[in-house]
Amino acid sequence: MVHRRKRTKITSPGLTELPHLPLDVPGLIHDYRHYFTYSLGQNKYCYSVNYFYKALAMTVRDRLMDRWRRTRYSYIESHCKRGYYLSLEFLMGRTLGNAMLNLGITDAAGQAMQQLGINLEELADSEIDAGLGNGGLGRLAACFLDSCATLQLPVMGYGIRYEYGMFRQRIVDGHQIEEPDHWLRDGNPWEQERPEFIQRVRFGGRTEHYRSDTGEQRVRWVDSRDVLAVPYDIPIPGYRNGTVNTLRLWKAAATDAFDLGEFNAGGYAESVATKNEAENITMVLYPNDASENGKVLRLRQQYFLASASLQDVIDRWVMVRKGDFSEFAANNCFQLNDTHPSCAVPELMRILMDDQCMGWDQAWEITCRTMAYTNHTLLPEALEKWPLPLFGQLLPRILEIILEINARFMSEVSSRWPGDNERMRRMSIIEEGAVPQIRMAYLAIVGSFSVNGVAALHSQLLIQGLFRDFYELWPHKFNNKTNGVTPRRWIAHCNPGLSSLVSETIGTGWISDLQLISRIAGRADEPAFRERWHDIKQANKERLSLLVEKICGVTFNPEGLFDVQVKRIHEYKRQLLNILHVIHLYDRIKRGDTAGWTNRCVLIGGKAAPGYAMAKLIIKLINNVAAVVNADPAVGDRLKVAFLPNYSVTAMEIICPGTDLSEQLSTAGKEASGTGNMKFMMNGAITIGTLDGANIEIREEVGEDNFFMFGLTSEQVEELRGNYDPCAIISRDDELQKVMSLLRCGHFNLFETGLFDPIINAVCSPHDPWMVAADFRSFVDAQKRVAAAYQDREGWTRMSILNTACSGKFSTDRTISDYNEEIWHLKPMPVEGGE
Ligand code: 26Q
Repeated sequence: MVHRRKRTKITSPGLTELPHLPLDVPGLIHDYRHYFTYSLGQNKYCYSVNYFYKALAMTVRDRLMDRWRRTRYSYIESHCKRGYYLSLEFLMGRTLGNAMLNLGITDAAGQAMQQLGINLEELADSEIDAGLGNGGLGRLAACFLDSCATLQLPVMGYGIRYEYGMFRQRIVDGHQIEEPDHWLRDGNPWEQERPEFIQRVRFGGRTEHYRSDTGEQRVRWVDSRDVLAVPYDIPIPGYRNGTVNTLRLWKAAATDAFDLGEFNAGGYAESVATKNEAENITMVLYPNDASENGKVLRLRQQYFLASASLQDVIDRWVMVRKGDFSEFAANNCFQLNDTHPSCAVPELMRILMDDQCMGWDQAWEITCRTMAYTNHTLLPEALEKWPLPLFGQLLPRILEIILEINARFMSEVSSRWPGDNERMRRMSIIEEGAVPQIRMAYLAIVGSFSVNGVAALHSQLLIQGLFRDFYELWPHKFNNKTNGVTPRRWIAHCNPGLSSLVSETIGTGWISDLQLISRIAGRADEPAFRERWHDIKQANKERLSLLVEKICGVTFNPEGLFDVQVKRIHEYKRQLLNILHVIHLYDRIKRGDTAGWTNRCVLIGGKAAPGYAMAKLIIKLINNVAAVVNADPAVGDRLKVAFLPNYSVTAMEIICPGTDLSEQLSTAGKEASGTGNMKFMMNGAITIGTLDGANIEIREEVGEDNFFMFGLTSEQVEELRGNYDPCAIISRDDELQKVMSLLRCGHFNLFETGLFDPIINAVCSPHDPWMVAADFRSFVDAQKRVAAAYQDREGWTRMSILNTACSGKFSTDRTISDYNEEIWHLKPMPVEGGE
């Protein structure tokens, strides 16, 4: 049973004002022994690596704790403006290695473990990923937190503490099998429960309109079934700067009242079932990376996050400023990670009006001045919508507020464009139809002062397409914030070899100011430097090939070109185009067309949403093609293909440093940004890609000679729609014809007749939205240029160096600085005690 703890203020400095703990080897050894022996009760017969991990985690955590406390003081005592990143997903991956890096104790911890006879690597390897996200959007949130802390910005993350994160993927007979990810099984040393900040979230019930004592019209939400939100705080250390920010994750728990009432009425089983209903809310992450519409549990999750987080912020405000909200908007900013937390807009209205007794106009002014919305998709089918009746049943008060927001918004539209009913219909937050739907993106736009896309092209396409009407009304709201990734995890942590070389060459400043990494560009023409660069890449390729061998049983010879595509499996990302190219290479080998051949190791990895049949079939095809190719003695080292199961943050930490060629094949105009593309670039892979998302900006930065571009532009794609004729394309292209013939004749599904027909039909359909056949020729030609370029080792290494050297723009430090300068306007807060 959960109780909200009574809060007591402690004033004794003797209790709280401790000095920093030592970061040196003896200090670490001392604490490690203490935790191992006393807290964990272990001894010389300990055989579980988990205890060795936990003792180090606790030792490191202590060193975060005092920095965390000082950071809190600095924020509280300065009354500074705060930012909040609201996200249904935070794909954090492992914590230990990153915490040690950011504290600057990686080497000391390594020595300490060595002196104790413990293998640090094995120990760190036993940590389970915090997989509380699907892919790009969730990992972006995690990189953002790292950069906010590194820039010393007072930003807090708010999310959900899912009991089960992203499913674990196994491949059985070439098929994806999903298994639950019980990541909290062995406990989580990085979280701290904070029962003193429990919130109560309402569901169901009805609203009552009444007149207050002072005669004002008020609303209360009654007969609701309430759920408690219990916060768990996770420390987010900045890079060697003394700042430790907070990620607050909410867990759902049943209220006491529920249980008591039903227990006494004798409904024991019913009461336990009710408890389950409450706790179900945070049980599992939805494993779709495009919206799955209409699942009421998902809506419960979304409102649960928005409500608990906003109440938490308001409680803190009221504690200090009482009922004075005149400065609230100037001191708080909420960034909505896609529409998933967009209930925050009506929820803030509810809190201000119903709980804080504010009138509509003042509440609306505050809401619109504090909310900012980031869009992550261009696919119209992925825009979130909720059936209005379902919404009203679950959140009656919130629906009322949304309808009022819409009514006022519609009158604004009609005074701007009198009589334009068609436009009103288009722009309404409520989509009319047999079952009216709430358009969450429109709600987010109407309730925000800023709306941004995540790459230049994406932001451009948003205002020309999906959000055109809104852009005409409010051009000042729309802006671009090109994504990034954190160079701490994605270079310094995952590629120690490259990091040492770079630091030795230009110093260590690049880790917190990635633009400085351009200083290695001058070394690209220096043979000795190239030699070292090449050796590091080779070592990383060996590390990757060990993983592939162990997990897939496929032998990758590190002399070959490592050609990698890892990301969620989606038709628009065109893993299919990749595999068609693989089939083409196989066909060439079989025909003996191998003059001047470049050996290739093709690695593909990614999860398919469990309900996405076509994506799962693509996985099966990749596995079947791999089986045929790898088993053919005529192929040998010329071509190897592997599907790596259970792609994850931790897998990417091994994959991107060992990659030569980064595959970014989305149909132009469909990938909002991409972020894997940036991780590869930073680690010296060359991109083969379409002019889509951030690929365009990557190419701009590195120069067209150091990027393999192919395919239609987004304009050409749209132009072609309507008279797209894949059959004609196939019949005109000999090599594509051969590939299709191999597929059709069942060469990759000998005992599974017709298995891949849906794929063949999709490629041949004039309605194929992803236009796979249209880009085949251009892709194959670009791959030929890649193969030729790889034969020139010096030239390739030069390109590799330049890719890393030109990756400065893609640090989330730059992205977050842009958010801060143009949207949040927060002041960096130095923390007393430094480092
Ligand atoms: C929504 C409603 C119900 C269930 C699931 C969802 C849902 C969950 C996750 C919808 C979308 C997502 C994730 C989207 C995503 O990851 N988008 C990617 O975001 C990256 C960061 O901006 C971009 O780089 C990618 O281009 C974009 O595809």
